[in-house]
Amino acid sequence: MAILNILRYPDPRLHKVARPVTQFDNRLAKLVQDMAETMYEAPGVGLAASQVDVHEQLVVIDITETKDALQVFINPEITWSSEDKQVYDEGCLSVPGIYDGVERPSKVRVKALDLEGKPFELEAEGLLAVCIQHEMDHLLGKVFVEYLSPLKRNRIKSKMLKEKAGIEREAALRAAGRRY
Ligand code: GNR
Ligand code: NI
Repeated sequence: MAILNILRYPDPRLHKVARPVTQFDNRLAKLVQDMAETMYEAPGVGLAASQVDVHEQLVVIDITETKDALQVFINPEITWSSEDKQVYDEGCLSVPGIYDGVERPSKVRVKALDLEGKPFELEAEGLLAVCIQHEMDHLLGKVFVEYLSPLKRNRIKSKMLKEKAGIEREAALRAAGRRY
């Protein structure tokens, strides 16, 4: 088991389009384990492989408070979405500290494969519907801030870049400290 590094917006790698999974092997099982561990540790309710720099169509979700109901979606496809929409205050592990309203279909049907490569289909509403759509956007290289106004997005981008500079500065100071 391992905690994976989560890419932070505006990292260009977050905009790569994921390719379908074709091999249902031990490497895939291990990746799912590591993604689940990374999501729980963060903590978050979902994680797309794109966020850990693996550009394959793989998503893990657990929306329970008890964190004991992991859902794995491989090569997911939305087969139906409702006409009615809901606005949900979204956050993202790749954009820490930022929350804003995003409007999406309130219900979706999703078809996907499980870890064994077996197809399943389910209908989701509420937070699960939001999460599935948010994660599937990641697989297409899309981050939720792209639904916000250019003004808000640019403010978020600046804030993230400032934080990144701060993090890198602290890391450099820590490294220097170890040398003296
Ligand atoms: O942990 C997460 N919470 C969340 C809250 C509202 C809408 C979407 C999400 S997904 C997010 C984890 C994440 O970044 N997944 O890509
Ligand atoms: Ni996200």
